[in-house]
Amino acid sequence: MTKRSSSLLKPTEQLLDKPALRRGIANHLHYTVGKDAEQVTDRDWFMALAHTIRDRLTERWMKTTRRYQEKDVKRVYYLSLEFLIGRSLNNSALNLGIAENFRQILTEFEMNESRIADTEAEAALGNGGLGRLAACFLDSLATLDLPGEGYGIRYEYGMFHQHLHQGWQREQPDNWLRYGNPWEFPRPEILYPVEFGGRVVEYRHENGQAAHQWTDTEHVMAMAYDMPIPGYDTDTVNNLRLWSAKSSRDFDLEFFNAGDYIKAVEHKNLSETLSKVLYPSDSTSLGRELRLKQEYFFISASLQDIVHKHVQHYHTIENLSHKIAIQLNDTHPALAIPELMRLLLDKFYLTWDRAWELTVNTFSYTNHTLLPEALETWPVPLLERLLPRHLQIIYEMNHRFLRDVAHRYPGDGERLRRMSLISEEGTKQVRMGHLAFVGSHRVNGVAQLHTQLMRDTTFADFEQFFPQRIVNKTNGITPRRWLNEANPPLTQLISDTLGHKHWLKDLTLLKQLIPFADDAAFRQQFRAVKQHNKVQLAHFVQQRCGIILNPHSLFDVQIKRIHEYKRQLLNLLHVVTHYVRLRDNPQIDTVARTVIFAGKAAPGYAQAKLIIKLINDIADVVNHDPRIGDRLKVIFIPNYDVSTALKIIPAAELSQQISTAGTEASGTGNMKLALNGALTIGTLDGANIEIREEVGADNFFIFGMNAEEISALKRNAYSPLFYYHAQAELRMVLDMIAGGYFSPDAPDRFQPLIDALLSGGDYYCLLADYADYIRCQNEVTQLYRDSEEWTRRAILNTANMGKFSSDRTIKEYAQDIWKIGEI
Ligand code: 26V
Repeated sequence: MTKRSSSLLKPTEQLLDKPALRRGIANHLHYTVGKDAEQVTDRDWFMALAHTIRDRLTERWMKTTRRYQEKDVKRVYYLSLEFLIGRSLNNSALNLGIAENFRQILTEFEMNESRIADTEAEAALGNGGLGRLAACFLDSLATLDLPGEGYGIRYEYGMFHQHLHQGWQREQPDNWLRYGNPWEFPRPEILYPVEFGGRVVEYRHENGQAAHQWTDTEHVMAMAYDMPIPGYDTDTVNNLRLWSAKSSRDFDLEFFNAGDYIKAVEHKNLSETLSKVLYPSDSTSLGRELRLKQEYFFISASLQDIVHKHVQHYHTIENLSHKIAIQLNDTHPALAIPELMRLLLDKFYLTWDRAWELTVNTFSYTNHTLLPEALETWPVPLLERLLPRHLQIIYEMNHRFLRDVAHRYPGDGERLRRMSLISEEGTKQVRMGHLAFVGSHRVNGVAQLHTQLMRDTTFADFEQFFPQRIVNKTNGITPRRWLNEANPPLTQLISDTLGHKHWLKDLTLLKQLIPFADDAAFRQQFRAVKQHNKVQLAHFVQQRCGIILNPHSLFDVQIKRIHEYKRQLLNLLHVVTHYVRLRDNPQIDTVARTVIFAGKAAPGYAQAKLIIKLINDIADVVNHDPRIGDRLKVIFIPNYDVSTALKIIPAAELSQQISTAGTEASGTGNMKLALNGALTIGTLDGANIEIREEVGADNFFIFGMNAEEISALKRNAYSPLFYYHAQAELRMVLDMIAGGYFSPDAPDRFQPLIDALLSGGDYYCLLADYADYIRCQNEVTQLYRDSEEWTRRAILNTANMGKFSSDRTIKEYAQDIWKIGEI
């Protein structure tokens, strides 16, 4: 395009004042939605608002891209199979600073803001903590003006919707794109072929070296969709690029030429299944072919895009690791390591040593769990069939790696077996954690304890062989989503009290609130905010569940995926204990409690689904027992997602973080709740330890065994039956559940849960921690009576949570691992 014609194409500047926004909304209702003012629905309004925001983001986004190009900055690419973004309308309006203008405009038109916001479908492209962390990181990268881009999959169906049917979980597909996604830009021209299958041919390259060609493959096309990611109070807008699978035209042609039109279209469907659905399990690696294909599809497209952009700009691959860093979010994208090797060897004809140097210097890997069943492995025969060239490269990596290990530890065959990238027990499997470790220059855990456990247990041999490679990066959360958006009244109170809003960009400034913990008037205001939020939550629960909550009771919450290691069942053991005490002592002087649960179970995880049913069966009995009244209520809020979290968290007073010590890598819900002024009852696990350190031991309810005690207990033949026989109350509670007290229609229903505890070894040590948990819960009850002291401690929680901003986490990654800087 000539200079003259491109200046003719200059768009109108998209301003943030009210008249400009009003005009934008009117135009979009008219020209984008295509409706007359009389016919517009709440969803039409949402679309118009979203497009009005998007216009403003687009301008800043292009400027950001240009700025990065001109300054020739080093960039980071965050590769993740999951981005649990949630809704974008409110968050973008707040980050752009136009939320108040929007509110006023909607009032002018007598529109209901929250009803409009509720028509937005969540981008639920993640399971839980790992996916939400990726979303918080994107917010922090943009807010810190750092050149970081996300790469992921544009799943057609995100995390399933959870319904309750007679207390059981039922899954429904999440058709989130049904009404269109106003935030995305389809890029039909950004299209890469992804190959599968075929065979490898060895030949001699003109440079004289042996070379490899992967041939006779099948293709699926990856098409890009871009989503702008705005920072808070900055003009920086970064990009999230999501891939969608499209059938390859070449591939179809075979069948078209053979005259089989229907077959051709069938095949089209088949290849497009690759980005159809998010795998809804985060606990067990199933080794499913479709999942492996998703992983490779995703990393192949991303690497082609990254390498293409790099070479187009620099005309060389030699400076790759100086100009880009790639972060692997768990092992799910770890095939990127052999894939980059393949590109460097087979397309750029680098030597193995040079290719390896560039690869290791480019990649780093974050581990998010040590639970053995969640560590990914892929059967060698499957890789051989789908990705034969990658398998060759993995074998070569392993050969060279084990040669180095053998050199350092001569004669230590056992060590070689332990460290190999290939496990040889039964069907050979590639160990993705080992692969990711060996191919990265930094490997990190997500909280201090977790990182130490990586060094001491799962990766102990690797720590010895590559000292310094394992580093810690304690997780964080974005205060823009989890305070500014979640809790407007608390945000207002803090800003009014401190006289500024800088704390939203530097969360350590919350420490300025510390003196106000001793100010009775401030405590009163802080309490009023919490009370307001509790009433709001009670309204929501009444609407969604038809249950009336007592907003003067203690709101006690455990909200997270349902997992045995997270011990929702231990929470229930306390609920039943408390229930029986109330039932049998009507005069007992106690405080009213509402125990709130929310969370999804993986569809194939039978024990987790049974725990949901038990919560609901217990709720049925407790909530309808006239002897209890409203002194105790139990409630399961269905379909826990980002939007529901935004409603529950600001209303919570007690945050349950009760995993068996050593099992929860970090937790991030613990941070969201404490930031919003909930007190934690927790074990010394994951980031709880660091939260307690920050907020002060006096302001944290701690119980249970620590990680070392748990591991000693297990070493010394832990006997849950010993605890069962020694504690009458515990025995009674377990006998009630086992005997059908809560399930008279099916007395044996919960036997599998009881068996796991009494005859299955109680892997997560619920019985060992029960007594101390009950003791600690009694302490909670005692303190809640003293509402001034409770509030004082709650304020000190909020005031001391600054460390857990994801801004701090991202700055550490940027400095220590990615070596990227602010521009
Ligand atoms: C594993 C698998 C196995 C195959 C099927 C799909 C799938 C998806 C995810 C996972 C790994 C989940 C690991 C995870 O979510 N870890 C959580 O990461 C959080 C962020 O670091 C952390 O706060 C939680 O403690 C940790 O459980």
